[in-house]
Order: sequence, then C-alpha cells, then structure tokens
Amino acid sequence: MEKNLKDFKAILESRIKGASRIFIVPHLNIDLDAIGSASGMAEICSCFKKETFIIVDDAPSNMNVGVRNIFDASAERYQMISSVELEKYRQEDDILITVDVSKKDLIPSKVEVSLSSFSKILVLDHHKSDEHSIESADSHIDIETSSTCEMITRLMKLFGISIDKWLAKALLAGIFLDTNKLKKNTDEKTLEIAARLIRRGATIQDVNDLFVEDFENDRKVQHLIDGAEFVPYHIHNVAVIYNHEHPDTLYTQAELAEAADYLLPYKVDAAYAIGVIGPDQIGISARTTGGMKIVDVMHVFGGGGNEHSAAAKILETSDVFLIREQLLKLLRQEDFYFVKSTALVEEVENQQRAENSTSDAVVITPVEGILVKEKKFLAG
Ligand SMILES: [Mn+2]
Repeated sequence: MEKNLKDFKAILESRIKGASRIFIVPHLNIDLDAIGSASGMAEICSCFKKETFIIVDDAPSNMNVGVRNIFDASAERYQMISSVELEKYRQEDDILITVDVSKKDLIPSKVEVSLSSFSKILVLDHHKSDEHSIESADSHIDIETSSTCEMITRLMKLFGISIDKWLAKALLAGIFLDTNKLKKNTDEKTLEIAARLIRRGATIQDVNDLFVEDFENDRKVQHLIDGAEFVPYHIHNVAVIYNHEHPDTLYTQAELAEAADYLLPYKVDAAYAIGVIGPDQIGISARTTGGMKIVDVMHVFGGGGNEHSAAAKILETSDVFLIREQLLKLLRQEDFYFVKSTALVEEVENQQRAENSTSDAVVITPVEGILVKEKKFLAG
C-alpha cells in the first residue's frame, strides 16, 4: 500500500511540475474529508509554487456548521472558485486532481464536460471505483484507507512538507468524519496518522467542535418527535410522527427523515414522519428496520424508495391530520408487513396480554377507533 502511495507521490510530483495551473476538485455536497483533503492537496501544490484552485459549487449556506468552518478558512488560504469561473482561469497544460471522489456524476457537471481538455487528470480516492469513474492511469484509489485526509497526510510526510496547526485540524476532521471518530475503518496506521496530526497541533476538542449539531434544527426535529404516536397492530408496532400542536409547521424532507430515523431503534417495525414541506405539499418519510414493506406503502402515496428508507410527496393538500388518517388505514393492512416468526408472535402476544391487564396508558382514539399508546412502547 505504502509502495503504491510512493508511486503516486512520484507521479504527482512530476505532473505538478509539468503543469501550468492546477485545479483540485472534491465531490459535490462537500464534507469534511473532501474539503480537508482538497486543502491538503492545495498545500502540496503551492509548495511547488504552482497556481492552484479548488473548485467548489456548494452554496456555503447549505453547509453544516463544521464544513462551513473549514471551508471559510480554506477559502482564505487557497484560491477557491466555482465551476462557472473555471473557463476564465484555464490555460494549456493544466492538470485536474480529484480528491475523495472518482465518479463523474459526483463532480460539478461543468468540470465533467471539460475533463478531456486537461493535459493530465489524477484521482486520489478511497471509494470503490466503477464504470462511472474517471479513467486515469494516474489514479490512486485505496479502499483500505480510512479517508482521503489520511492519504494526504501520508503524502505530505513523503514529500517532507510541514503541516501547520490549522491544516492538522482540517485533516484530522476528515479522518474523524470517515471513521466515526476512530470507531470504524480504523487501524494502527490510521491511529499513527491521527497522532501525527495531534503532534502538529490539532486537538480532539477543536475537531469535536466541528461536529456540533445545529441547535435550532435539532430542537425543531425533537419537537416533531414529541408528537410521535405508537400504534400497535396485532403483533406489529408502527410509529407515526407529526406535529399535532402546530400542524402547519414547515419541514424539509431531510428533517422528516431525521425524525423517522430517530424512532427506529425503539422496537418498531417502521416509523413514518408526516409534515408540511411546501405550499399545499405534504411529505412523508418512512424508515424500517426490515419488518415492513415501506416502499409499497409509499407507492400508495405516489412515492418510492428502497427497502429501508422511502418517502412520498403529496400535492394539493396541507392537511396533516388527513394524511395521518389515510396512513393509519393503510398500516392496518397485514400484507404491508413481513411475516414474523411464531416464537416472536407468541412472545409479543404474551406481553400484550400482560400489559393489557395492568396498563392504563392505553387510549382509544375517537377518530380511528384503534389502540394508540402515546409515547409508550408495546414490547419494551
Ligand atoms: Mn472520504
């Protein structure tokens, strides 16, 4: 692996030296690994006194707090352009380096259409390549490595380029993102690289600070989750989430998805979050751990998805209660559920019997005439 990276280092050096200008492209929907590795690559190129540009099309307002922090600082240190500006900076013998991405549809389309105009293209990535990947003899794709930031840190070591405190933080942030803070895809080498960056001045606290959630957004989603009702249908449990207090609250489909995701670990076959997503538009986001055919349910509402996550957009209504009722009716149909093992059915039925004789938390909703337990789980 190290030998491969050494080979790549030699190629990179000769390509940089032969280039007029260098353009670095991280993937769209930029994340901490992409912006960190783009910054590190820009640092390497600037050590060769080459004019270097990082191409980012994402609107800063759409970035999360941590990405925005690194992006803003990176834009102060390096030349950041959008793909629309690319043409005016182009010269002959320019090279393009993609970082944390190899697939054509994950880079700005304006860059994709001009791929053939670059004298050389280099790809540095840790994602599996496929038929949609950019073809280049100068690629280094290593899916064994935790992150592109880990690769960049190794490259900088091979080049003997010093890493300052800010860059150390940016690179460690990328490693943290892709390893879920060193909890996955982490081996001895990753830890060594992390330690190296910490010695260069990155602190765990500084990096953790980049992972803060947006408080307002978090409160909004939590408030939506407060409206969850847990509906037991025979042996199945489903969570339906909606804002009964303020049914007109505007949500994004991502917020609905976040709310549905949140409920999944609580022994439900599926969770559905319903909310207004636009004028006369209601969104439903559905999640399942595998017990329910949520795609089939979302099909009824004109939506779709895959076996674990699905969604629908319903037009010409903003009546959350109406959609909830329609959904509850569908959820009573047995054929939307996967069959459970007899042992599990027995266990659930026993628990139901035990609970029904003691519980006073069961209420009958007048609208539906079905059993609804507010914020209480059937099988605990
Ligand atoms: Mn990555």
